[in-house]
Amino acid sequence: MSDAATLEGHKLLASGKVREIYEEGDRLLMVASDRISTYDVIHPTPIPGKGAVLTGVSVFWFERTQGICPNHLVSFTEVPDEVRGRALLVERLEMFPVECVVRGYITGSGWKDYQATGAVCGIELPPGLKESDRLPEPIFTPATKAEIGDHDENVDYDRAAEIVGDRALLEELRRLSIDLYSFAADHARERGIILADTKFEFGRDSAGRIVVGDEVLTPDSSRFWPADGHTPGRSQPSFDKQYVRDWASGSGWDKTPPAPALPDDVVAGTRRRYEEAYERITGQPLSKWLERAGASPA
Ligand code: Q0Q
Repeated sequence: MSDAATLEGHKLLASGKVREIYEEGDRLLMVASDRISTYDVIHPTPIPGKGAVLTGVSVFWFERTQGICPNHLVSFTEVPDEVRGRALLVERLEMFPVECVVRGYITGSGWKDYQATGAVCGIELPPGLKESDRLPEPIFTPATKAEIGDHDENVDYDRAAEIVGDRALLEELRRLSIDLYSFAADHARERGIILADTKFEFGRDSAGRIVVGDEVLTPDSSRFWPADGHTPGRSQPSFDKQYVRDWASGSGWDKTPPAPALPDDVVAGTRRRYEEAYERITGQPLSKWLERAGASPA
């Protein structure tokens, strides 16, 4: 099968920029493609192995955070051969309609909100912060789930409580999000990586438990920066996408659709960056993940 958003014999439930989710009996099959997007636009050229890196990173974190929060992972081997290594069989959850974002550093939309109001999602921050500064403590900054192609909208705590319909539930999502982020940020820091921020999605399983779903703590759902280059006062290079962003900026592309095809050397460099990201985060070569998943070596 090509990397198109169709999996023979499976009913598509939802399609994102770089992922698809299919019905699989009373479970779901979450498939990460090799597609890459920059500035929210998908390039026509895939990055071989990217889907496997993102899937392997999610499994790495799912396996180490069960004690903090149960997750929806059922299997990474009970998946069709053609997507092995980049597909997860997951429990079907009743997803909560809020993006649970945790920020340990001020950047992206948080930086924009801080510049405009001195706060992010209604959380007042100290004056005088520079872009990419570490925050005094991680903050929970919920957002609405945007339609495909739109940006999530940051909302304050009261609005998020209204959206999920239960303040005590939101408090539990906040606690779980910050505990998951803090665990991962500590692990990353020991490996010379800053986990600047990340986004979780939670739902309820058939037993009524709160379960973390979607992908977790991947380079697509988080900002990872090399710690040794951290320089507050400007945006930081993305661990995985900077190579493409730098080429795209130099190519004359105006960052609107359609995105340009990527030259072979940019594909090769980006593929290496994703493999490096996998190895820095997990401490294992990507080949170990592919072997575990029963996938053919990249
Ligand atoms: C579910 N999504 C996200 C998505 C497009 C992922 C539905 N365990 C679950 C999950 C998960 N994960 C979902 N629904 C019920 N149970 C997650 C937004 C969208 C591609 C991949 N959509």
